[in-house]
Amino acid sequence: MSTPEAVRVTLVRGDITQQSVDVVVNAANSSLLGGGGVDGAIHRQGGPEILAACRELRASHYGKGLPTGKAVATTAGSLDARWVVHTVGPVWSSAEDRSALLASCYRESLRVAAELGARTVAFPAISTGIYGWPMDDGARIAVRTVLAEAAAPVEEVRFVLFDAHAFVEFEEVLAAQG
Ligand code: AR6
Repeated sequence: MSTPEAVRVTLVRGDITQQSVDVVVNAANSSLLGGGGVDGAIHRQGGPEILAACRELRASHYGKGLPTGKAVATTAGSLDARWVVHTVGPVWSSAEDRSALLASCYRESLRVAAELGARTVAFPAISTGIYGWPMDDGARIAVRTVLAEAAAPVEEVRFVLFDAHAFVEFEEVLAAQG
């Protein structure tokens, strides 16, 4: 499948909580109740409304938590965004290929974003921090999946990379595949 021309894939180096977009994707965990990395930054910057919405999800549809590879939306609280889409990446394993679950995070997040009517979506490099996924492979799965799956009404998918290493890996993959 090829990307419709209208969807731009862009790379920026920075903090995902500082982006002005419709959707900020959170690299969450199944509990939906916060953590470190991107998750910690989103709850810190977005304020208590996001956690309250996550608690409601746990009390209703997601009593057992959000399964790995799935995505769900909440308010974005005080972030400069309309929604946070929380997704749960797989923990890296050298013994087991969990790539399909990582691809599912990008696909499901884009599906939820499109259902909401989002035009701009910011993704972090899911699973490449605390969950230990190698950056080169994480970048390959991220870019490939987004190029295949992003569609209207989404117009821009922005990867927000925290450090120079991540940025270079994404740049190389995008140049090769984009
Ligand atoms: N903006 C953009 N990227 C960031 C930011 C930020 N503010 N902070 C970190 N990164 P991680 P995971 C990068 O650990 O691996 C949490 O505790 C980081 O350098 O946030 O999916 C959750 O609750 C890395 O490249 O997510 C889960 O328990 C990438 O974002 C667990 O961590 C993802 O790192 C999820 O681990």
